[in-house]
Amino acid sequence: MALLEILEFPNPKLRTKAAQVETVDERVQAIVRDMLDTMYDASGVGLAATQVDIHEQIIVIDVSESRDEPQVFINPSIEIVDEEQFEYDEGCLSVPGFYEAVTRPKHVRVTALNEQGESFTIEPEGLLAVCIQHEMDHLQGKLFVDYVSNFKRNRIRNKLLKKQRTRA
Ligand code: QAP
Ligand code: CO
Repeated sequence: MALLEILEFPNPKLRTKAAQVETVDERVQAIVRDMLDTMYDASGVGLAATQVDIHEQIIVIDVSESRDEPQVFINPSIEIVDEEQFEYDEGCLSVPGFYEAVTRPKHVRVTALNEQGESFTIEPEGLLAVCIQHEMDHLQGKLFVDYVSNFKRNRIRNKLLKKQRTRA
């Protein structure tokens, strides 16, 4: 088992746009395994490769209570199914200790490759829909704090910078 280091806001590497995965081979499967280990170790519900400084379109998610239902999304694409919105208090392993309400489309349709390179489509609602949208934002260099006010984002940034200084 290999744990990867999780980048923290405001690290500029979190702004990198991820490239498409060309082939789902053993190299990509090893990244998926390490990302799942890292997500479970950190008690996260989702992790995007961007957060572990790997700039490829790979996401792992587990929204189950029992922590034994991993879902893998490689090269995901998303469509909004209807205009209904949903508000959720989001957090992020890259923004530890902070939660803010974010509003996003409630119903989405997601097509991706699984860890075997097979295409699948799901229509999640609720927490899974929130989580996929949050993780897909990471692959574009976007963070949930980008949806909150400048005042709140700067306060989070300054508190995390202070914490990062005392740790380094
Ligand atoms: C994204 O976030 C997400 O602050 C995944 O101290 C979050 O796994 C999607 C975590 C909310 C939907 C709803 C955050 C762990 C985990 C923290 C996470 C922390 C420890 C966040
Ligand atoms: Co996140």
